[in-house]
Amino acid sequence: LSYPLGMTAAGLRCRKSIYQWMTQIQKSNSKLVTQHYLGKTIENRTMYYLQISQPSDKTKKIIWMDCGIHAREWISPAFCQWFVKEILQNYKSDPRISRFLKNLDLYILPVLNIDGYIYSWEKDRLWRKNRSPHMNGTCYGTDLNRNFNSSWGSIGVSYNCSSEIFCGSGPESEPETRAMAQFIERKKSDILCYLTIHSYGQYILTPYGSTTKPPSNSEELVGDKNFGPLKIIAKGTGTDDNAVPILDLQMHVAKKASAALMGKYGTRYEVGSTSLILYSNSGSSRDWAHMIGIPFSYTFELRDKGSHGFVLPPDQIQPTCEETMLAVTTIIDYIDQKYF
Ligand code: PAY
Ligand code: ZN
Repeated sequence: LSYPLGMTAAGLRCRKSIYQWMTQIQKSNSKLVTQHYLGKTIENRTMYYLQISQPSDKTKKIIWMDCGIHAREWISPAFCQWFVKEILQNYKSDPRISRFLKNLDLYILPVLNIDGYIYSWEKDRLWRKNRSPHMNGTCYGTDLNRNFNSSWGSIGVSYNCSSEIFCGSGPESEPETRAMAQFIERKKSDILCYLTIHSYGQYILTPYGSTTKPPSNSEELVGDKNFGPLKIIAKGTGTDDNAVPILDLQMHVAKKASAALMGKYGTRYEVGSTSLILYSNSGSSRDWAHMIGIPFSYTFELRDKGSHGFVLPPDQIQPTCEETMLAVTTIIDYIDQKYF
């Protein structure tokens, strides 16, 4: 087979397999897992999310996690699937998982940008955006992580539709963004944590990207005797000369998560707000989720640091998922202990 044909065959496999996996995982765990409609993509594909809920009379709170906002970040949908599998395999034997499932429901969206994801398998491995046509079909794609209604279009975006960071024609101009935002908006009073999985860079990013101002719950640790001030270190300094001392609960929890992650294979993650440790951006889903009142909101940038970048070798899929699992369950566990 020539290379393009090979890509198409792989594309066909991937197009079917995540849908099939969702149906199968739901069927074989029907007491715990349900599959729900979220909306349609620009090319009319159906987006589903999975809900993992232990039957109970209690009203429970929600942890939301989405993967595959960006097409080329293949390790991200892989992690969402790994996460679901691990929870289902271990919820009886792992006391942490059994504990948090008593109070929390997990909502997992394995791929938001389905059209872009398939395009990255079939046509262009490094495609990032969705596949919406612009300017009479002369250019394609909006960056879904610049399209949310959080300081939309203000910084770290482009208005040029051929750019990788084109923010769209307006906030939530894209059906994928709109479907997810409307759903989360409806549920927001019950959602305690928003997680969005990207690659690469090895970061756990906290709000905000659009401003260097601290997030809303940054004062909550004031007066906590067991906890000293955290420092956010300005990127690129290599020292903490420019550090801004700040008490930030989301940072505190992210640090615990990165320590748990490192415990597995020694992989180092940097923790901090996007604007301070990466770059400024606006319209990201993470900023938006926190702005509408979700107390914990994080972007994960999974492996690696750039040697393979988006094309992470297959032998790193499992270790990446294993270590990320530890970080994510640390966050969920912290939230469970704090609220219940
Ligand atoms: O949520 O602020 C955020 C994360 C920022 C990401 C973004 O630009 O949307 C960072 C990039 C990403 O995962 O899309 C990083 C990768 C390596 C990229 O494409 O530059
Ligand atoms: Zn991304």
